[in-house]
Amino acid sequence: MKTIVIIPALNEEGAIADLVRATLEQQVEGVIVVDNGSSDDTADLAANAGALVVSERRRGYGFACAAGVSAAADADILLFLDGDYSSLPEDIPKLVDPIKRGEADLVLGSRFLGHIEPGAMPLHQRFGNWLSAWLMRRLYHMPVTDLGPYRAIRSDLLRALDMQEMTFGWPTEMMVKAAKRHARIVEVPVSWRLRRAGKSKISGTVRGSALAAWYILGVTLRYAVK
Ligand SMILES: Nc1nc2c(ncn2[C@@H]2O[C@H](COP(=O)(O)OP(=O)(O)OP(=O)(O)O)[C@@H](O)[C@H]2O)c(=O)[nH]1
Ligand SMILES: [Mg+2]
Repeated sequence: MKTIVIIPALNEEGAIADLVRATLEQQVEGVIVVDNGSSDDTADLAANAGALVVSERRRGYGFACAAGVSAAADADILLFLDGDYSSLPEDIPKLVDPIKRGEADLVLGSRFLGHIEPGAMPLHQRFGNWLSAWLMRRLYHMPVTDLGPYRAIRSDLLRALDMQEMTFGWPTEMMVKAAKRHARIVEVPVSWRLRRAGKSKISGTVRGSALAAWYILGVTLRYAVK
């Protein structure tokens, strides 16, 4: 099965080249970096490191992920990875193997089941992730402990989900819609560490954290009653 890695990136010039190179050392057929209007050298550094660079000017994590999905038309498995090198490409086999073995349709990396570098997940983010995962277990009977960005999904499933959330709600929408379709969802332990360089846009900022919480909880509750 053909695996394509999609990396949404906004001003990640300090980490992106090493991340792309390390990702290409894994058993993947390609790496797409979606440059979401960076004002730094993210795009050039990613291309020089061997990634296919796609540009998406509409700001938003979901817009960037969706642009990557469109560019990966012939993939069987789509794997999402943050551009700041917080997740380790060495964990890729754990995420894709259950799909390759035909045992899962969506594989979620859980940082709580794996290893979190000291200081890499602030307390409010720990609580938010715990609460969201609890809600997902209660409302969707989904076996999850975390809402991390590191995940792999069968591309035919993702394309069938008709994704609408184009900002912070994208990862949550993927999970709840997959659950409603009775997709096979599996969690595997992954490592999580501090971003290697650059600035936080989400959990390290008040605005980003508030927006992420609003969208995650909103999408979780909305699809539960739909
Ligand atoms: N495309 C796109 N990507 C974004 C946007 N905001 C953040 N990102 C990327 O999404 C990923 C997650 O953002 P981060 O800023 O690392 O958020 P975080 O992991 O909660 O915060 P840190 O703990 O500081 O790393 C990174 O790869 C960012 O470059 C955005 O508006 N558009
Ligand atoms: Mg990060």
